[in-house]
Amino acid sequence: MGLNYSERIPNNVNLSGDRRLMRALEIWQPHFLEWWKEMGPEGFQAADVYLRTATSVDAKGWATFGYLKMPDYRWGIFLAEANPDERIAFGEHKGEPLWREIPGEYRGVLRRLIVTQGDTEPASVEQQRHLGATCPSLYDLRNLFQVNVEEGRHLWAMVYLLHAYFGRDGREEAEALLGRRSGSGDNPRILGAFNERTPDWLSYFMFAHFTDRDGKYQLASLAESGFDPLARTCRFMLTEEAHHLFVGESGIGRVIERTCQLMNAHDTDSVGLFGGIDLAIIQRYLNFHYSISLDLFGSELSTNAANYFSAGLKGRYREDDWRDDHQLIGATRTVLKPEGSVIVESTQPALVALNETLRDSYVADCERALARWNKIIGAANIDFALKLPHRGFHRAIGQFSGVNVTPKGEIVSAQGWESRRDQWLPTSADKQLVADLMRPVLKPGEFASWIAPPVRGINHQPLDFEYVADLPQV
Ligand code: BYC
Ligand code: FE
Ligand code: FE
Repeated sequence: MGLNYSERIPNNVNLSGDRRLMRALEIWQPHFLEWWKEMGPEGFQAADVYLRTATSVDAKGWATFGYLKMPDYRWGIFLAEANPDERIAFGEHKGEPLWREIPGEYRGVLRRLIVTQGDTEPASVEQQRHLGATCPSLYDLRNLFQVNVEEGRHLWAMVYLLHAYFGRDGREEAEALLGRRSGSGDNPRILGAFNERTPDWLSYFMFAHFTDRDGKYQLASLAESGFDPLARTCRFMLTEEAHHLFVGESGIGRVIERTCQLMNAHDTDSVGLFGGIDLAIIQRYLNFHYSISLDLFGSELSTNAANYFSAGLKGRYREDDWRDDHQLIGATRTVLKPEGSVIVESTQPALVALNETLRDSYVADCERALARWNKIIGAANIDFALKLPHRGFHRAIGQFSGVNVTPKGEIVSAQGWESRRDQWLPTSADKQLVADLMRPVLKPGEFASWIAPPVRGINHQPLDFEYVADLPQV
């Protein structure tokens, strides 16, 4: 299905058929643009960026590529096609028709889910706004900006739902989404990871890998929702998300590849002197970003999660693939929990443990990507393997928060943990070393010393293509 770009707000939801809604969104639109100019990519608003724009909502062939200045990006409202036969797939309403309107009893919780999802999108743009100044190549710069404009569109996706279905309080929430600021003391973003700094490109690739991947799993479970407009908007967001995950995984893969080349060339583990990032530092960054992203799944035991599922608002990852009643009546599962100085398995109702079930899907996905990175190290004949730390390590949400768990999964004293913090999490020296490597590389086809070039360019373009043109004079 083609998308309508003749309107001020591109859409495939027949916006022009709803004057009230259109007017409300036209009031929000300039506020969004003000936010984008204030908090979007710093220094590059006037550059020409080789961006893709959605032109249909089919999974295949939905994109066109061309040069755009980011403020001219056509942020729009695109929902995946409706499936007329589809019914609610899980929970108490299983088998009933999908909701086209919000069931009154679920209004509050649904708004909260949509606001929480929506809040992460502008947060990530804010976290990444300084990165243009230190990009390792034009290719990477373009990918960063592609991700940024799409996160902006994801905000539009949630704001559409708020405006279209929640009346006045929806409009207020939409304004508030532009008011919070990542890392702010008095008006921060909602979830923990979205208030952390993303000071360098190693952090950025880790974020795109581990934190955007939480996005993939959360969106996939909202894409199961009985509230059809939410499900369909999340389905289309997932097609954009795939590129964000590619940027993260391949970015880290290229850093690893470069590190291995330098280790072999100079016969050393310490490649900092040669312009690379040690595997040990990469491991510590990984430990940090993985653990704060695990927190994004919420507590292991959550009545919120049980209620979302029973109400038919938020499903499991690929709900159809689960061979059970899709209601979890009487079902149980084991959940790890700290008990004194050990971690034990406890049996819990599956319904209240749904955050952990989604986390399981995420962890398995992270393991697969990790194996691909370790293959790069193996191919360089280097005897080292990156590892995912234990799920209890460095957690701030859930049963492990405040418990001193090592990456191997042992519970130790606070003192014992603190004394080894520098082995496990990025140290100030690590951050300084990485910061010192962050110098902009803006010549087409050139790459910074600490990262290997990608295998291929974007949209069949060569690696020395001018992915970003008309750069600011520095
Ligand atoms: N930080 O009952 P619990 C993305 C709060 S990423 C701070 O376990 P629940 C993206 C929680 O709100 C995907 N607070 O929580 C990625 C609750 O607060 P109250 C974003 C947290 O509801 C990269 C309390 O702790 N989408 O799209 O079961 C770039 C008790 O927790 C955190 C969604 O998250 C935290 N990490 O689960 C761009 C989907 N975790 O009630 C974009 C929508 C929990 O005490 N959200 N709390 O005030 C949800 O489904 C759920 O809200 C959560 C939490 C899974 C996040
Ligand atoms: Fe997003
Ligand atoms: Fe994303």
